[in-house]
Amino acid sequence: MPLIRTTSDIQPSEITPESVYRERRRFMQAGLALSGAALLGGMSSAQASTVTLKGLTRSPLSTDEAQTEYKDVTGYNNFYEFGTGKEDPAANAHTLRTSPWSVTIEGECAKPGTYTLEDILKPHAFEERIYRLRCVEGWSMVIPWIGFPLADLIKRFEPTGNARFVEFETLHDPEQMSGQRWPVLQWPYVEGLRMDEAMHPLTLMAVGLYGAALPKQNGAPIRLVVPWKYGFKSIKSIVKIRFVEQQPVSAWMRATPEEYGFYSNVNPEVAHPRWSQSTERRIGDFLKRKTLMFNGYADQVASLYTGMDLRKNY
Ligand SMILES: Nc1nc2c(c(=O)[nH]1)N[C@H]1C(S)=C(S)[C@@H](COP(=O)(O)O)O[C@H]1N2
Ligand SMILES: [Mo]
Repeated sequence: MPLIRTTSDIQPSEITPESVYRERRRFMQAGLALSGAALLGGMSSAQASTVTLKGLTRSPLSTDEAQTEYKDVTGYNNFYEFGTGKEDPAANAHTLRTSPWSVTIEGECAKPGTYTLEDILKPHAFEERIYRLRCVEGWSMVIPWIGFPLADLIKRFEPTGNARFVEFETLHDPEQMSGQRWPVLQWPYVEGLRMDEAMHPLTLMAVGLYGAALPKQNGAPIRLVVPWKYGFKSIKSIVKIRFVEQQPVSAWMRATPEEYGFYSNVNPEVAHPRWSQSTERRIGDFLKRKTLMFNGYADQVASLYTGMDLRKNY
């Protein structure tokens, strides 16, 4: 159990509209502050979690499976900007300056521009979403995210009819992101979604987890979470969102086109060229379990892909 209360610890009688509003404001203030100076200098992510999010609504889109332990969610990460080892991000991400932060909106939309993080977040109500995350490497976690639908953000910028895809970029600054001093990938990290995937109600912009602001190793201050796709689609520490007509080339497609396609939907029937994807190890479990089509979200998302050959469009 982490050092914070999650909504499951909270009695329904404690939840009132005022408390939801108050806690949301408190989270905004605390979250933005915590994602800045307070986390520099090695203050642990556990300390960042002392903000309680009393009254945060839990989305019905949440899984009720057991949540992965906080120490694993924040200590076993992939964030190559801070090194390729699983423990590197937690050790190295303290050098990321998450405040001030801004996000540039570009391309096929009526309202391009550079927006402060505060402007990006202001109109949105946060909720808790407990999602499975399946890494392409064969492990998985269950993570209680805090965020809001990407669709709600996209609508504000009024994409034009030419906007068929959305492209995302992570910060590129080797001074803050020590892993970018090596050409492990072509930086910055880039990901993309088809517009209907981006607008799907499951697609989340996450700003927190386990009741507190996102730890830096998990992609502070703002990241994507697309639960039916392999984890690498869920790009961290986003500074740019671009509406485009052509299918973007993601960092992984550019690095190893023979191994990674654009869609990257979790699919137990399509093996990675170097290993099977039919099973996975839930972090904390001993035995492996079967991987589910679309990571268990088939009822919600399979219709996005009707008529597509998922062996070709992997
Ligand atoms: N910018 C960036 N985003 C990234 C990655 C990365 O290396 N850089 N790794 C991805 C991979 S492979 C996974 S599995 C998830 C892991 O998210 P978590 O560490 O919060 O569990 O982040 C994804 N987002
Ligand atoms: Mo991953």
